[in-house]
Amino acid sequence: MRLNTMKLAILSDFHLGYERFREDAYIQAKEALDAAAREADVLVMPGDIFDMRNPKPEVLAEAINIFRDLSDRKWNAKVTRFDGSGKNFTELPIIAIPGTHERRAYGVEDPVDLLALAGLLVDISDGRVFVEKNGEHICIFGLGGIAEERFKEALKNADLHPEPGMFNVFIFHQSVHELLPFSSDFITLDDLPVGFDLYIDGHIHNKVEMKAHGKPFLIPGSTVLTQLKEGEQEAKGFFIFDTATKEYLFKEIRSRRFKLVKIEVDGLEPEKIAERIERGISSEIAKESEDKPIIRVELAGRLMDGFKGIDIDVQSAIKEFKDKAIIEIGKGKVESEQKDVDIASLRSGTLENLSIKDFGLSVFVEKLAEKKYELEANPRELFDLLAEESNKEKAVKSALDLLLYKKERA
Ligand SMILES: [Mn+2]
Repeated sequence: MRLNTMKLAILSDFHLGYERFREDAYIQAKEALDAAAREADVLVMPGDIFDMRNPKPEVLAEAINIFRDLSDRKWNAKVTRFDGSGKNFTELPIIAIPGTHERRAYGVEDPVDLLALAGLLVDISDGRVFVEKNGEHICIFGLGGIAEERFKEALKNADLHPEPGMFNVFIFHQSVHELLPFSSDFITLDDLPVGFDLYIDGHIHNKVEMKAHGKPFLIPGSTVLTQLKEGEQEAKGFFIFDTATKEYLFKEIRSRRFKLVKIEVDGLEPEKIAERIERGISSEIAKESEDKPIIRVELAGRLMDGFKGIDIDVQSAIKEFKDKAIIEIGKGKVESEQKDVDIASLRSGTLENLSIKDFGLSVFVEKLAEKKYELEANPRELFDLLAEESNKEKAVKSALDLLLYKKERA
């Protein structure tokens, strides 16, 4: 058997249309894809090209612009065969699956399907594709992102077997228990189908290099900052994998700098905390950055007695530095004596001028804000829905409708 000589670029989670850093998402996706196209024979994208299942026309236009430029290039490899549930309209070696952000009901077109229908890429969700270059073939199998609890069954149903005599790749878009040990729904690397030469996952937004069944298991991470978590401080980029040598390297792209600044607030009064916030941000801003950096300040600890999280002034710092950095300040890990008192008085029924329902709503909204959880739906509408419907099943169904299908209804 002759050796394969194909170079795969592995890029993921562009999140085009991501509201918060819309321009970054576009610029960084384009830079990564252009650089990848210059170096690789095949582009492989394991999901979340878009940030949403129903992108606006202007977001679709961004994607079409990027992929149309790629389709104008001269490619040395081409698709020779496609087996899948949808249709394929191109020989371009540009291969993708939808991620969890794009997934819609079975049989309903998602935005990745639209790019495939336009002949700009090959969507191999629940399918596979053969790619050929100079007489060498590889086979890439794909399973699009789905709800975690359904993935093990989907794997079982797909019953994937590598194609003999060639290099085989499996791409998917799910959580993996070894990386996120929170739920028994998540697959372990041992659950992956055996016999493949390369396993590629999306979904997780930082770079991961591990092994599955003795072969490389790679996650390139997102090309744009989204979660502002510790792991996202490293450089963004993509992998180039050489099927002849089985070696790979990570290519960095220019991306906005992100720094997480942790501040202890144990026993401190709000004024002192404000000073520390300012000092922490100042020292980060002093460092060299091409663009405005993103700085997330995370406060943690138990406040001086008599104060609550709300007493900490975060707006002044955000305003003061707004021309030099994009700042976010999280109070989710701040504890205070005050809140315990509120709950105690609620229990004893002495909380005045506040109905239990209003108190519940304020806690609900506060918790959402602390967790940086942004709802499409109005939190009050959601809370009312959950609180007022006495039929549990109906309440959950209506809430999910509100959360997931808000856009379609609007
Ligand atoms: Mn993602």
